[in-house]
Amino acid sequence: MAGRFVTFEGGEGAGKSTQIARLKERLEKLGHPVLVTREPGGSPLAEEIRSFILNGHAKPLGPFAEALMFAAARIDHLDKTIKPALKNGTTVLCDRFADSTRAYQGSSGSISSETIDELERVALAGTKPDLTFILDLPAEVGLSRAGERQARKGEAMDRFEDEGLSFHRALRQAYLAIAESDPQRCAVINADQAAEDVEMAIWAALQERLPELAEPQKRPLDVA
Ligand code: T5A
Repeated sequence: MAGRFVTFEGGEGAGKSTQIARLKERLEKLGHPVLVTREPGGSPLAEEIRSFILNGHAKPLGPFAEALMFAAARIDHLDKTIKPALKNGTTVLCDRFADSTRAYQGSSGSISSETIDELERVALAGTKPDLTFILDLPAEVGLSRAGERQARKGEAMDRFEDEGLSFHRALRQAYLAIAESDPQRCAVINADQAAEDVEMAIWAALQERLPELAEPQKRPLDVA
């Protein structure tokens, strides 16, 4: 059976990486093979594009060109990493995917939703997530978490963290609009609570939406 494709979305510091690690551990305990990957990146070529964009080199080209670069990275990520894993029955947990382009580049206001639809159609070529967790929290809370983590690790702000508060507030609304337009695929999770509570909310949504993943993996002999 093909693997399930689960994506995590949200603004800066929403806790995606934290929750992906927790969900991976739960799924593996049940015997499910899991691949964790991320965007931008997730394949050698896409990681190169990631560095170029997040260092701010593509910013002068404008949001549309940035969206094209994210899409180019996504095409390689899908071909080299995601599709092969899904084909061999692995569950793929992906930190950001196409909704990030719709939310981040779309929030600039200079790319129409029709253009983003078309870009998504071409880049995804039919591979859509089975389930998307949208980790929702006030922009101020997420930015402060991301800032604390950077201070701890001595990292600099990247291209998008450096945008103003109004951009990050618009981003939150963009994600909620995505969830509203595609409620079958998207589960909005309150991320403004303790990591343990976010983890429980994610698990409850997974049990409801993809119940086969919340059960122990069936071995071929169990199926017969
Ligand atoms: N982008 C990406 C686009 O513009 N368009 C696109 O198409 C794509 C794919 C990627 C950037 O690229 C943009 C979006 C991004 O700006 P990134 O480095 O991958 O950059 O950044 P993020 O995906 O934003 O990752 P972050 O690491 O900033 O956030 P996470 O993964 O959501 O958060 P996490 O888990 O690292 O947690 C952040 C901090 O908060 C703590 C953690 O311990 C950590 O210190 N934390 C909590 N604290 C309190 N309560 C909780 N519940 C907590 N959960 C985590």
